[in-house]
Amino acid sequence: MITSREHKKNYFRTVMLALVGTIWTMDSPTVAAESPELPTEHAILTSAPLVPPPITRDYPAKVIVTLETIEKVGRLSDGVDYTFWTFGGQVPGSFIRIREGDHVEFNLNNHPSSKMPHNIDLHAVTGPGGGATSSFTAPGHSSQFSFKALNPGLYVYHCATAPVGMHIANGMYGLILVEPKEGLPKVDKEYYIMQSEFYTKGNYGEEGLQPFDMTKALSEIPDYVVFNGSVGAITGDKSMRANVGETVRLYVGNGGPNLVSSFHVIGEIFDKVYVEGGDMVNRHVQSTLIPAGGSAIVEFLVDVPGTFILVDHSIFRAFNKGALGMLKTDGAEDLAIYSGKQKDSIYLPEGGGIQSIADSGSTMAKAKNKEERILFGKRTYDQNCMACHQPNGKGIPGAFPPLAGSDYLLTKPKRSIDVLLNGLSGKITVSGQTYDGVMPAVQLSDESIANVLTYVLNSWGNNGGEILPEQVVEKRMH
Ligand code: HEC
Ligand SMILES: [Cu+2]
Repeated sequence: MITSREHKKNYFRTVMLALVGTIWTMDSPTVAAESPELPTEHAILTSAPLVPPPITRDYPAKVIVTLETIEKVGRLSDGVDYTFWTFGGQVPGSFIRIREGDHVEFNLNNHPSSKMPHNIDLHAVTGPGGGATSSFTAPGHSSQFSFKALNPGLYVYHCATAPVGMHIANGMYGLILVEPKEGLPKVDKEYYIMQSEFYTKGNYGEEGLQPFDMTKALSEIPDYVVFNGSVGAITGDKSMRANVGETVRLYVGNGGPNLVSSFHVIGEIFDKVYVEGGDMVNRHVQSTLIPAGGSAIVEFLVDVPGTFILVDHSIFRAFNKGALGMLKTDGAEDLAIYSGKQKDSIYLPEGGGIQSIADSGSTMAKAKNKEERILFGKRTYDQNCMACHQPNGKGIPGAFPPLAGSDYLLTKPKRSIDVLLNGLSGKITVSGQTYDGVMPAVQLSDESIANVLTYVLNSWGNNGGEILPEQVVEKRMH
């Protein structure tokens, strides 16, 4: 607890520091006079997942960056709010794009409503604290400092005001790209993604305004691991988009505060990775490590249409803590690159006891009646659905919706055929609870889909019914 006297002393020190900062700037006109001939421009700042346009000039400029720190309540997940401390009003902070050799005049404004002083340490700065000491700013104040961008690369910036871990844990980080003098190769789409963790008093999904939990932060066990500041920030309607034939470049940062990301895009191979955001390029990479306070630039050509899922491949973080994003691609199928499911037949190992009773055809056994359909359906369920929806069909609160007593399922049983054929993502309400997860499309035959859904409709007290393979075929045709 801070006593009111200590509080006053702290505040006095803060004000003094700010004043000293102001006087120092006034007394030091040399700082501003260092780049008198450079043309001046104002940096374009963007919110994730957007990136400012590439720099087209081939000469250095004086670039003025103005960033505001503001503390505000926002959505961390459905029904879960958090008091974020931000650069520019959102998490991650605004994307800054400059050119190697530019002279940057940095203005940090701390909103009068802030409760805390803030500053900024840009990893792109060569100088003590990366700008932190020169940018320490009390609520309702503004600081200025300048730096020359000596090294090209993709750099993290973050608040470095004590307690540093807490300022970062509350959302104070972003990316600054210093383009090399010769520019970056042209691509069709560029996006900004930043991973980070949140440590809350309540566990994952517990509703309400959740305060920061220092004990969890110290033991490095986050409740949330997310891309772009909240669960589902880049899924469903907010997915990133690209077309077949286009090249995509992702600027990926990791704000931490603690975890290292094993960044992966399901179903894509990175043609190029600018390792750690520098200029060393690795090719044909499946997953790239991004340290806390580090970055990577990844590039790939979109070859086929579909939904590509971005994850931290430390996979419980993706499916249970929120580290999941989507890139949706449109265009023509290329069956030579990816065929989709071509065949589903019975596999009988050599010498197996059941071999003698198998029928000679390679098609799977067809259920002769509803009883058999339910029996076969249970096997399909155990192998394909149980892991998420649970043996008792009750799902897992906040992650996987129930199939037992699900109004979503039972009011329109045929809709679930689409769910299995195409997968499902985005917000849905099942028996009064909201879910915003990803159900992947299952690769099952028409027969198996009919069986498993019939099993589900006739289990755990559900009210019965039957789905026929013909109905699946009909849906598949659409
Ligand atoms: C990887 C985990 C996972 C697997 C495996 C999975 N599901 Fe799902 N399923 C989900 C998630 C997550 C949702 C909710 C999607 C959303 O919120 O957009 C869902 C939604 C559903 C829904 C609609 C919502 C409801 O509760 O009625 C049905 C029906 C369903 N799944 C059936 C199945 C069946 C049948 C299988 C097996 C063939 C299966 N799922 C396999 C994760 C999974
Ligand atoms: Cu701060």
